[in-house]
Amino acid sequence: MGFMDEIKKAGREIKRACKDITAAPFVREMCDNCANMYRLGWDERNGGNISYMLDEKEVAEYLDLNKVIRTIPLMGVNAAAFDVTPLVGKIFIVTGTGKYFKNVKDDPENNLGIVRVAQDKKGVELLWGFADGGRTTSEFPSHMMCHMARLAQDPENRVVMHCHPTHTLAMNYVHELDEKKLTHTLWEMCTECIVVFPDGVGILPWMLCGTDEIGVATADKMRDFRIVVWAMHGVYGAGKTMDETFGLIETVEKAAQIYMLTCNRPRINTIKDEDMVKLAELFGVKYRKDFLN
Ligand code: 2HA
Ligand code: ZN
Repeated sequence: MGFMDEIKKAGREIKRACKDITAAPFVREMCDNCANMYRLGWDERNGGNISYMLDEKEVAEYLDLNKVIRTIPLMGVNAAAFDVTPLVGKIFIVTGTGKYFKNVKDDPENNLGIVRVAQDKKGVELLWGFADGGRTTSEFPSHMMCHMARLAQDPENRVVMHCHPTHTLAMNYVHELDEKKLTHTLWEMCTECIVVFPDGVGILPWMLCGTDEIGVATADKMRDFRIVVWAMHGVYGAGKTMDETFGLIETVEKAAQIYMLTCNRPRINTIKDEDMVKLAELFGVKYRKDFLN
């Protein structure tokens, strides 16, 4: 390396050292979202997990991308079940296994990690965080499969979010778990629903979480849906930004809340299918026509 290169490299390092990663917008977003989701009661104890694909250049403003703290194996992954090739070298900020959303905001360095998918595809390289020896969420394989499925549909997808929203979960026990019927009921509950999730809600039956099987099944649903219900467990949502993904889950949850508040009383009024068509047309969204009656 020439003298000028050395100087430039030292300059970059000094600049980086002056930047506090806990103040980085992507760390703040994770902290604020986890706090908000906890406050809403969607992430009790260690419930829920988020993964957010980051821009390498943006991360490089804060971290030396050549400094790998340690390598974390991908848990619960049967290599034959999925191929992470499209994600090799991609950097994610992700919640840790066993960590509580409640604690993320006050202690991001122990509860969050920034990881890069390793070239050998067997693990991830820790670039920051999980300071107490922690690891990525047990659902990270599911998240990676969902990222790949969503990226194939929308190259701008960045976020995958899992949580246990209360009313959506409650609804799982009293409403038929049929994609058309559940989506239709939710669309009827708030005027904006068909505009926010025109692709509807996908549903998986109760399955064991943290496994390849549920990851593969979720990713499979994510080809058609940005939100997937894990029956009697929670939801998986995906989107371009943290706000968009949160807003999607929030809207489904709001509709489920209205449903739970009204389902044991006679229904006198409703949003009609013809009204939903008007909404979808006004906002120019491509909706599941086969989900209307
Ligand atoms: O990470 O919510 O589904 C805790 C969970 C697992
Ligand atoms: Zn869960």
